[in-house]
Amino acid sequence: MFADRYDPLQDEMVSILTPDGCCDETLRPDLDDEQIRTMYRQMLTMRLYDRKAVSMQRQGRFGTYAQMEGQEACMAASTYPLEPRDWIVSSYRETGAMWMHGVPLKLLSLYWMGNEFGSHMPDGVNVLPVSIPVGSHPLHAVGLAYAGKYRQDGSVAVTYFGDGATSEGDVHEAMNLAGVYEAPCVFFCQNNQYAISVPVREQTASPTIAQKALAYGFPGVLVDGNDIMAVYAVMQEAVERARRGGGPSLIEAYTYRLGAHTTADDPTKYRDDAEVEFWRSRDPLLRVQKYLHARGAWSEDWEHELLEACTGEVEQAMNDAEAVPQPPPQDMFRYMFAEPSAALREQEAALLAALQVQQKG
Ligand SMILES: Cc1ncc(C[n+]2csc(CCOP(=O)(O)OP(=O)(O)O)c2C)c(N)n1
Repeated sequence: MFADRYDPLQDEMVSILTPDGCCDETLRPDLDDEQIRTMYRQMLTMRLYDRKAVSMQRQGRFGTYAQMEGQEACMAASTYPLEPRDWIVSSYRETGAMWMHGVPLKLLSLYWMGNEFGSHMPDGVNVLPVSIPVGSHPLHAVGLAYAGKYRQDGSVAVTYFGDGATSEGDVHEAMNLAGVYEAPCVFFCQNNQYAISVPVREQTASPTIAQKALAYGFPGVLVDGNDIMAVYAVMQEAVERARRGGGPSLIEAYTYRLGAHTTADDPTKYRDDAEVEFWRSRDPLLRVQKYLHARGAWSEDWEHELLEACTGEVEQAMNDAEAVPQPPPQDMFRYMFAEPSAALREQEAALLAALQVQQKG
């Protein structure tokens, strides 16, 4: 329905829940108030986790962290229609999506603390480790999707990447391959309008990213990424299509990163306060709050209860992660090759020597 009715070449964007919380009843997906309240709680947990993560990094308890504030609707609503057998293959900004698909917050925190075991997914959780190289991982998603099709297990692979990643050849090879093999893969591009400091208009000459799908022979849909109902609706359609053998889709979720690129970035160098303020008024959480409030399904008491419960959950996860003994520094050489290369052995020896000097000093 959305893929047929909204033309990405005409810049048409699917939008159901307006910034003031009004819902277009003609497009409303099958989500009741309890489900929306659940998603609100999930988004709030992501928001609280994100803010606490930045504070942890400032205290030296987390490594460099990639913030997701402002993009919570993309992650909550795009994972909501998934089943456990489906796969998630994401970049560094999808902590919320990974959590939604079953990765415990404790494990995600271990990862951000620099512990390799944070990437060791529990059995049955179909999530690949975070991919730091920009745009390389959609290829892995197509592999997983094709494997699912070959085995006829009905699984769908969803891959997340940013607008900047669409300048990488791998993303296009992945989409091309998925189109040719009709792989059950959903390409979910979070267009948060910047690749660190590079604005999306310098990334592509196409009016939309969604329209790139047309060249690969599958649908592309542009959606308001701060609108949980619209993201859920287009995602549900794309996942169902893939599951019943209809092939891949590209979803471009138009959103905004309210925080810095990572804790190592200063966004005031490349965007002004007015722009950030404009997008703050389009905060995806606020929108859902207004919607629920108008329906008598939100109250200040409930919000306080949620804040307390979700803060507790986040803090518990981080404390549990901190209680895990840190692996020795030379552990970093263990996971690249079964047999470490001569260069890695040399670096390890240099590190051990430096640590010995430090201990003696
Ligand atoms: C192949 C590669 N090139 C460059 C980098 C450095 N880098 C890290 S994040 C980033 C920007 C990516 O922007 P985008 O794809 O829009 O995703 P976002 O960070 O906005 O979520 C760059 C260039 C990298 N990690 N990998």
